[in-house]
Amino acid sequence: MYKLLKTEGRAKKGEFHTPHGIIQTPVFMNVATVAAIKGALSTKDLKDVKCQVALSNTYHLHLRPGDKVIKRLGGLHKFMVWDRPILTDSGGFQVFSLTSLRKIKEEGVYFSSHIDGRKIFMGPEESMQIQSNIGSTIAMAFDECPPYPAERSYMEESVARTTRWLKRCKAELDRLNQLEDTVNPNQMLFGINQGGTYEDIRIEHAKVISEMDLDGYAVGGLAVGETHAEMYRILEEVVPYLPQNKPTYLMGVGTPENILESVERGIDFFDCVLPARNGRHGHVYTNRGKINLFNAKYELDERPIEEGCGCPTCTTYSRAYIRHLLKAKEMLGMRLCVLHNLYFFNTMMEEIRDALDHGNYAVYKKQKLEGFKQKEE
Ligand code: PRF
Ligand code: ZN
Repeated sequence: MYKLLKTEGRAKKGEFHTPHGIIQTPVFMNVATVAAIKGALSTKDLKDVKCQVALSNTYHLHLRPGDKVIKRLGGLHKFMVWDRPILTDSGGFQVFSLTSLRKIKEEGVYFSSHIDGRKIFMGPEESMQIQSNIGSTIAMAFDECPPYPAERSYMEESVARTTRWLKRCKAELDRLNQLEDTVNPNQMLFGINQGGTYEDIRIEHAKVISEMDLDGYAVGGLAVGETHAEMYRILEEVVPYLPQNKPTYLMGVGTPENILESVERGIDFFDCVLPARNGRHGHVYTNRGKINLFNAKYELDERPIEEGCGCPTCTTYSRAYIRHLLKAKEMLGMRLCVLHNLYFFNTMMEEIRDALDHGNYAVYKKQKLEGFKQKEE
């Protein structure tokens, strides 16, 4: 159940009630693809960096350790010891981005595993069965994320198939939720809008899926190579056709700038590997832009990554020390950077919600963006 608390233009502040607690939106989901945040973070760390929702992956967990193993161990929440919401991506996107020898058919996708080359089939029913075994809070529909650019004729066929797959996902999840031994009998389902950069295909698809009364709606197929301007244009065109009283999710996005722009266009949920990936490379976010801690100028810098940051890293260690750890290839270096970056993203979302609450999102966004451009020193 989504409660719309405040609006400013298209921007929404809301509360999403789930079987694993309330999610305050707009929210950034922290990526734990294989049920672990890369950079050696524990679920205790996740709480320390103010993470509300963890995001895991159907495809990866199906391959290893196997969704049946997770089910036997009581579901993913119990397995990874995380009692807050978990969203699982359906596997569709990963099948398209990671695997080779793919064949898309009406029934689903045939492909080879990126781990051992083993042949696998996944269709809407399989994806729902795996997500049901995992017992995530929110399951994503099994979709095709078409490549960019794609011919109009290909896009039409692909989106029509994604719609048929969505109907099968809903029917299958409804069935699974009623089984006696299901891990999470109240598992929720989000549909995914596709259509590339074709405005009319996107809008038509948004109208059709909006009528299916799902728990939430994602905009997929963006951030796949189109320009930021095109991505923002699509959001402006399509979000008005998605239910305002349901959460919206922009999949795989993005930078702090992308998030600020997309909130303005009506998005509630985000996820991105950037804060963890950049952190592992010593790239850390500050309100004056991103900095690279490998840079020689931080050798004797006794300041925290960001003055005033309340994260576990900044309240304890200096840039100089973290730089030393990174250069010595000590795992702690990566860990400290990832902790700071996730805290930075989650805190920005908190600021966004506060700004929306006080009706000054436009001002907040402008100031935040100006700060990012103002490099320090
Ligand atoms: N579909 C799914 N997962 C996704 C995407 C999509 O289109 C994207 C696109 N940015 C990221 N993750 N199922
Ligand atoms: Zn910090």
